[in-house]
Amino acid sequence: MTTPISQRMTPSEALVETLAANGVTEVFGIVGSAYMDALDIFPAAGIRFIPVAHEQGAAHMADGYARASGRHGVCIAQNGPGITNFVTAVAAAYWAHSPVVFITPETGSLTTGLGGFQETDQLPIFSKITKYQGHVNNPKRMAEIAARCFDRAMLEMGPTQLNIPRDYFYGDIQAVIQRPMRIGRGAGDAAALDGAAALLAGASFPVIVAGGGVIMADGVGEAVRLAELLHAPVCNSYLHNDSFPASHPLWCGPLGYQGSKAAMKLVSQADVVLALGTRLGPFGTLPQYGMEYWPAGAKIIQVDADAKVLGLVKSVSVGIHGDARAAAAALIERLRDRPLACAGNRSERKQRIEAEKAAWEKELGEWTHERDPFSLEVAANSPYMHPRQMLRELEKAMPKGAMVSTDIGNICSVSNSYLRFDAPRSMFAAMSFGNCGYAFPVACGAKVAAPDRPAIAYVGDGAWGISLNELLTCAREKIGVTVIVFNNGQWGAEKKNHVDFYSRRFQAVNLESPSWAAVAKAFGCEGMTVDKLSDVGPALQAAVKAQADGQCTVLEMMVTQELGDPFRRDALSKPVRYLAKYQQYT
Ligand SMILES: Cc1ncc(C[n+]2csc(CCOP(=O)(O)OP(=O)(O)O)c2C)c(N)n1
Ligand SMILES: [Mg+2]
Repeated sequence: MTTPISQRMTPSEALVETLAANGVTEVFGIVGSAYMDALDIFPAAGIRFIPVAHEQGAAHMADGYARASGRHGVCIAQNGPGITNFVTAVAAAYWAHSPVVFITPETGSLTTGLGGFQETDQLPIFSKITKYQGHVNNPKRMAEIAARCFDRAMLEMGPTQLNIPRDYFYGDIQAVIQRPMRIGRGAGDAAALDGAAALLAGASFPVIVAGGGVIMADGVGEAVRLAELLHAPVCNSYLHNDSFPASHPLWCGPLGYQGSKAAMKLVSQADVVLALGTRLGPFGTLPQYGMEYWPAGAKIIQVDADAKVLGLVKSVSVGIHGDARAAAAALIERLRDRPLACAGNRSERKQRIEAEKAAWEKELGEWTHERDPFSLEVAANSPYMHPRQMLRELEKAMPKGAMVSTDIGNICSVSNSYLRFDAPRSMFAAMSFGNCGYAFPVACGAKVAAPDRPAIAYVGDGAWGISLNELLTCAREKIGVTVIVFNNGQWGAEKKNHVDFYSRRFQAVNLESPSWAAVAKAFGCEGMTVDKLSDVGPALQAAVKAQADGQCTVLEMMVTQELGDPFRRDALSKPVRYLAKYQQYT
């Protein structure tokens, strides 16, 4: 390899050359004078600038792009308001462990602090939702600091900020364009791996929880081999349904909110749990379906690339700071020729796995609608589809290789039971940050990264209002995604709290919307209203087919107002009022 050489260039050239050196071919954003000097030469560097409708959309698209491709997602915007518009999406990318590099031109260095136009202090705003903040404090350092942002985003798997005073794009500098630095993580400490292998060898009912780290490490193959060696059931961690192939006999489905009862019942029997590439987030192991399933007495082995999450939420017997793929391979190596306690009861465990999976499949098949009094009431005279039946139809019609992003809402949450994937990098849920408005722009970014795969966004009608402006982007840029809008005429997930805790004092939860199919057409996209179960599958298939022509389609699913189990029963309590004027509000 040749040593990079120092060359005369402008800081704009140094920035754009650093993007190119990192393999960047797409950047999302809204045009702005602050970085126009760099934008001008994007085409010559082979970079497509994708103009969006709102900067939040740009950063979500960068997130979806990164999650689908495993490469950096990049976005840029105008200093001040363009940058503050990034905030929500950067926070979401932070909790999704997404290597987004967001470039934030800021007010010029010679006027900082004078309160001129579009000025705000752009580093503190992002200080808690970034893995690294690079500030170009001198134009001569543009290439160095830009390269560091790209390196750190991969090293720490999360968003990094490249902050550039807008006058620092100009100048005459000597710069070296660094080669990207990718640091391997390795399997982890040998003694910890020995300890983990000993625990697994002695386990009579080992269970694997496969998390997002398995996907990010490209370690699904190793996870499969390790599971097969132990004949251990594998649960997906919450909202990572693509961390283990659903067609595999050892797959049991997702743990957590609206997940798989089979997974929860099997993990509850574990004497040793191998948490592979998961931080065991607190929301992902809360009781579900009235079941406390987390095995309190089990020994936990946790593997994670971020040492700080080891033992953070659940105490662990062995913590391994390593790459999920490499650690799984190292465990296979240690266990391969060793007597395994679980070999003795293998056929009995096999039967248990099959029985739990069959029971859950049967229950899910018969769970055609919600059965609580509110749901029965609102669905009784409704001409519309039951959400669960509609979700089942979508599941049946789901094209091969599909990528599905899901939003935050009641129906999106219920969809968790019906989303099964055979390939990693297929499910992009609004993870722990939980912002409504996530799914659609993320699907757009994923589609740009993987144009040959079907991209489908699941969005509630409330969340749709937050994000639908990116239909403009899809129409202009020919981004062929399919949006499934669940039209139940309400902010359902929050309404569920009114039902359960606030004696049905509905406030600000009912929605009146125009026809979302007509709105889509007005934006230059395709739109269709679906109110019959038999139309769901064909409509999805036709919309996915049209993706090849860069056609974005909105399928508006007309569903009843019934509501599944709530998100946060754990975090709410019945209202208490002491003042006389509020007495009836209990
Ligand atoms: C940006 C943002 N605002 C508000 C919320 C609170 N919130 C959580 S779920 C929800 C309702 C979602 O309604 P909708 O998208 O229609 O889906 P549904 O629950 O009806 O299926 C709201 C408002 C949030 N999570 N994110
Ligand atoms: Mg809704």
